[in-house]
Amino acid sequence: MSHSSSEPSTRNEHLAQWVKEMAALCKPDNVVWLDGSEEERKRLTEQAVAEGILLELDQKKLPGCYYHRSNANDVARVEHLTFICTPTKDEAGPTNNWMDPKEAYQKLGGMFDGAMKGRTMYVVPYMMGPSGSAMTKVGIELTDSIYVALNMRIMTRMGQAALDMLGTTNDFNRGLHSTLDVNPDRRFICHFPQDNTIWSIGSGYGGNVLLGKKCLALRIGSYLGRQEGWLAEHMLILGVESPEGEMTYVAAAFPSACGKTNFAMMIPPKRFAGWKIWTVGDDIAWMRVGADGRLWAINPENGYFGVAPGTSMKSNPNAMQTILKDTIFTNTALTADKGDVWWEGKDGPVPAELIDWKGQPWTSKSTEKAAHPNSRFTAPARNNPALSRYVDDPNGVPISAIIFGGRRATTVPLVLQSFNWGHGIYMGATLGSETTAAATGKVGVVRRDPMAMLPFCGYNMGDYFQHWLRMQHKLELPPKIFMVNWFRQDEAGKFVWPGFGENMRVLKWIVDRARGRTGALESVVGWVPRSGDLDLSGLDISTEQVEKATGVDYRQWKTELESQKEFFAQFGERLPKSLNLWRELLLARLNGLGL
Ligand code: TSX
Ligand code: MN
Repeated sequence: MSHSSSEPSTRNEHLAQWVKEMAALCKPDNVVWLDGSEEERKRLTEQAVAEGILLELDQKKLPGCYYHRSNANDVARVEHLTFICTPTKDEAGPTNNWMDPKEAYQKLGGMFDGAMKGRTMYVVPYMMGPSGSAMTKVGIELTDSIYVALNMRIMTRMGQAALDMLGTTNDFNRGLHSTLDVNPDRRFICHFPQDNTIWSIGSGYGGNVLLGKKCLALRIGSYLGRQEGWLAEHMLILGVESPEGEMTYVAAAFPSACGKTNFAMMIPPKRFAGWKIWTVGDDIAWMRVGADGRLWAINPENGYFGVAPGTSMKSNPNAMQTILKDTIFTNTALTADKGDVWWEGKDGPVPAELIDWKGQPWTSKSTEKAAHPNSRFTAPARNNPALSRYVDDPNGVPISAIIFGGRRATTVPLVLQSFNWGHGIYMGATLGSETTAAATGKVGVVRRDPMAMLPFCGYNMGDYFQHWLRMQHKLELPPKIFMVNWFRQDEAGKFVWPGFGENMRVLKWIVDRARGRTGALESVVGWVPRSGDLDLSGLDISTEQVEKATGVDYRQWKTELESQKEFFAQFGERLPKSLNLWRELLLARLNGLGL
């Protein structure tokens, strides 16, 4: 094995030994340790461009921006090929795929054997979390993909600083990734929570291969969080600043296609002049109980891996600003001059001619989409004009409210506050989105996605609910818990709430409730704003429409509560009893109304 640019830049024997073993297995032509320097970024980028992995975009218009196309069979996370490899199937639970760890190591080990022949193995040291934070975890990803190395550089705090933080300890996540031949039949994403290890093979795409994100920060993180008494959650974190300078932090979980990144970067409407939303994170929150008895959150990431289609000056001006430099675009469309990118829902007229995400010529008459619906931007957090000044604070930010949001055409009102912590956990556990026709052909079927963690919980979800419930006893000042729904529709299928920046009106009520200074009405299923509690001034919306957005329809809720039973049943004895008792209590209260 020849070493090219660098010998192990570590005196950590655990790390040196593991890299040696993995290199002996994968047999790369050389092993390159990355330090995270600017010189290194230039060198890797030039090499990626020379090899056709990246295409340089117009550097005057989009400095530091590049374009990448993944294999057409490799454009999204693969849940059916994602496994939790715990000693017993019961530990993984009914909502995860499980593989015996021994079998998984053997099966994937066979595929990794010689997988990097003729290739380079990059050693990518990274931190999830700010340097020097007690919450931060160190990971090392070994990968044969230069695209992965460059994306990890944006998404995490990568390089020498991570090795410095690791020191000589053995406390690091061991991530191994090979693109292999991008064959879906030889594609597996395996997590070994007990070994703090992730093996990913056969994919070159996003969530499957940027191992710090979904694999470490959520699946392994949730497992460690339960062991160590903290929470790893699929949540954005934002700060709401009032004109008086009062700052309130909120964490929010939404299933996919609810506009989580848009909410994390929201700009308040004119009526809220002087109010400001600061982004701490757009996807993941790690939360622990502070010495003051409050819940404190950090964003373990350092960038945004956002869905491009639908991102525009209307839906997210801060994101549009963020992706103007030092950004990698994956599977969007390319303009005809190959200097810029395009996607469905971008501002301005649809270009007459483009090159689509597969590299084929596209015209505005084409029936196919130009950008893949799951096409992405990878952009540094530092580009965000609304970036919170506390993103690098080792203590994180104190959370006053937790929001669970779904995409529901009916039933769930614009906003609902839980009666207490346990009821809030029940709200999170029953979170769901209604399927759209495009996804399944069936409209109006609720797909449950508890805490938006269904694909990301690294252990039995029954135990996960229990862990959430237990957190209450460590929290002297627990955040208040809310449910929101921006997506309610009228009989004609029209959205009744304007959403986007106008969600500030809901957020203000949430902040005031969390601080105990505004009123609410007790409905059977939770606290709701009284008419007049939501500040709707300057909003062109009829009283009738507001009622449609905020109303609680008890008949719909009866159906809802009955439908939750089946979902809960799959967890058997592992489901905390109190969750099903909440369901029964609310149903009994509804039945008591004599409807
Ligand atoms: O992101 C969204 N948010 C949150 C923003 C902070 N979206 C986009 C979701 C797809 C990822 C929304 N879409 C939101 C929303 O609050 N609401 C809606 C539904 C909606 C769409 C269009 C209009 C109103 C509501 N009206 C007009 O376009 C005129
Ligand atoms: Mn996510």
